[in-house]
Order: sequence, then C-alpha cells, then structure tokens
Amino acid sequence: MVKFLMLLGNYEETALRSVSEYHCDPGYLLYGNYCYHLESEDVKSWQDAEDHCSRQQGHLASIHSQEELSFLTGEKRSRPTSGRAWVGLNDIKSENQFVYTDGTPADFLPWALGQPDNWQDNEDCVHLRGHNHAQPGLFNDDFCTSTREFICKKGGIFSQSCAPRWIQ
Ligand SMILES: [Ca+2]
Ligand SMILES: [Ca+2]
Repeated sequence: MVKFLMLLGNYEETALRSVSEYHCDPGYLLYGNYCYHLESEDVKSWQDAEDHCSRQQGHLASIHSQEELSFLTGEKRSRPTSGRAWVGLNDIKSENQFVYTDGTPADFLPWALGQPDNWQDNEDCVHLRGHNHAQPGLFNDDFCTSTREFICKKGGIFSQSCAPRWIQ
C-alpha cells in the first residue's frame, strides 16, 4: 500500500511538472492534433491549392469523421464568404478510385445526393459544398481547374513546457 502511494505520488509529480499541448502556426486552427487553414479570400485551382498547402508543410484537408466535418463546416459558416472549398480527395489517377493527397485512407465519404457524377467525364477533384447550398458541407466532385476556396491541414506542433513554478 505504501509502495502504491509512492508510485501514485511520483506519477502526479510528473504530471504536474510538465504541460504538453499541440498548437498551430498563425492562420491555422487547432482541432484534435491537427491544424487547419480555411482559405476564403484567395481562390485557386485544385492543384494550385494543393501546392499552396504543401509549401506550408501540409496538404489539402483529409476528413475522416462527422465530427471533423462538423468542425470545418461550423468554422466556414462563421465566415463572411460561403464558397465551396477544395479538400484533398481526388480520382485523377484512376476514375472513381478516390484518394487523399496526404496519403490517409478515404474512409469517410459524405457525398451529396447524386455525387460523384464525374460530370462531362471530367470531374476528378472534390470540394465541400458552401453553406448557401441546399446540401452544405457535403462532397461534390468538380472540375479540377475551377478556382475555389480551399482548406489546408497539417499536424499540430507538439510542445512540452514546464508547469508554473517548475524549471525544465
Ligand atoms: Ca472523376
Ligand atoms: Ca459532381
């Protein structure tokens, strides 16, 4: 019992001594362990948007859960623009085989009704529908050359710092 209490004491001391957290570069929002930039002032083609994100050590966003999607659509709704935004999902390489530019699995695909329709045999890049659309926040395949708002995503910056009154 004494030993157990000593171990507990050590554990609490360690927990108190350091504060670990993720944070983001300016212009990025933290959600979970990831950072997101919702670009609404500048519009780009899908490839230009991906290049822009990769210059900032990220990719166009991958989305893996309803919670993550709700976070992004909620943030978009709070902004003055309501435009469609590119994400990293695409079937450029092989028709109807959708992949993400960040290499994560396409495991959550909230397509809008009737999508993907590969309209004019030429829609290979995916955007989130704007919140002025009847089906906001759902996926639609689109012409990659269309210029749209976009969302970049990258890993959060992990930092460990000392709790108050502790020295590293
Ligand atoms: Ca396609
Ligand atoms: Ca479409």
